[in-house]
Amino acid sequence: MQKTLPVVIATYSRRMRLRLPDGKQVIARIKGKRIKPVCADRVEAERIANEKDWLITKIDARDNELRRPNLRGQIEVLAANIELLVVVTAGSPKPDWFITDRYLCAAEDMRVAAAVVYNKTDLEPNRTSAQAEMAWFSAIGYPTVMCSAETGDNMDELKTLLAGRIAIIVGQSGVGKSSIINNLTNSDVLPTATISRKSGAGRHKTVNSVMLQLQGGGAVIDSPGVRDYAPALESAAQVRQLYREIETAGRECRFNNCRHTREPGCAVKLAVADEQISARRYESYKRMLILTEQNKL
Ligand SMILES: Nc1nc2c(ncn2[C@@H]2O[C@H](COP(=O)(O)OP(=O)(O)OP(=O)(O)O)[C@@H](O)[C@H]2O)c(=O)[nH]1
Ligand SMILES: [Mg+2]
Ligand SMILES: [Zn+2]
Repeated sequence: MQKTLPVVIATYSRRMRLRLPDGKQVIARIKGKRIKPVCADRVEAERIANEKDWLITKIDARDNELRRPNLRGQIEVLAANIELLVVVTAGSPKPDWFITDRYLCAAEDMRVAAAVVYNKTDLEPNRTSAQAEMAWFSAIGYPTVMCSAETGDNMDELKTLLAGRIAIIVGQSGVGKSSIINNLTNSDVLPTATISRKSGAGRHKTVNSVMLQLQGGGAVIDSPGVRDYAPALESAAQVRQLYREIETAGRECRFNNCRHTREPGCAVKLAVADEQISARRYESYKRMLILTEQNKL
């Protein structure tokens, strides 16, 4: 049996908060510059003699990593050992469904389950366009929840979805990720932001990743919001696999290396024309294809 190790539950640059196997929380420093623990990492740690702080000496093997480029464009690991990736959108700031798609690609790439949440339903009695987008995600097998962290509407549904798993909440800045977690944990431990009136964009309230335990099992990681997101992919072939409905339909294409753009006998283009595949998701696929090919030039 695997022995229980301390788990990283918050990261502040070179200091971490750890949850020890007995449930106690301690602050830990890191031994050396080479190890970079992230939220949900299982680590080996020891108490520093004559001090309150602990020292992380080793990171246990990771099940997976969620990577993303930081503000300087370097790829960094945001969290590890994730069991569910929850992409949050909302009516405000204006939804960017392409960001949602790209996070779903990241989840596919990590072979981790993913779900899509549309928050702030209280702001829009009439939200047919969001409903239509959510229906497409649901049709291709991603669980979806439309909720309001403010009024609590449908938050039980989200709770059920998260139960018993380690989930990370991602999405644009200001969509309400921290508010959702505060609601789920019945607390206001996470700071939340007001949306800047000028740009309509969030102000990047959350700067550290923090993991909170859920009542009845499971944990949820809050992450800093993004203005944009794209997973670093290797090849066009990989992009084809990460849009799951395109991957499935693509098995019927005439050429098995079909890129689904201009090739004859393309089952994907046919499915888009038949409205079996979302035209918006197909557009998103093509953008991701171009992005990946440009990065490889
Ligand atoms: N009306 C309404 N406002 C909400 C809801 N959820 C969050 N908000 C508001 O939206 C703003 C941003 O919420 P946050 O929880 O800070 O958003 P975030 O996604 O964590 O933002 P970052 O940490 O910057 O990534 C705050 O003013 C919240 O009060 C909701 O369901 N309805
Ligand atoms: Mg936040
Ligand atoms: Zn094709």
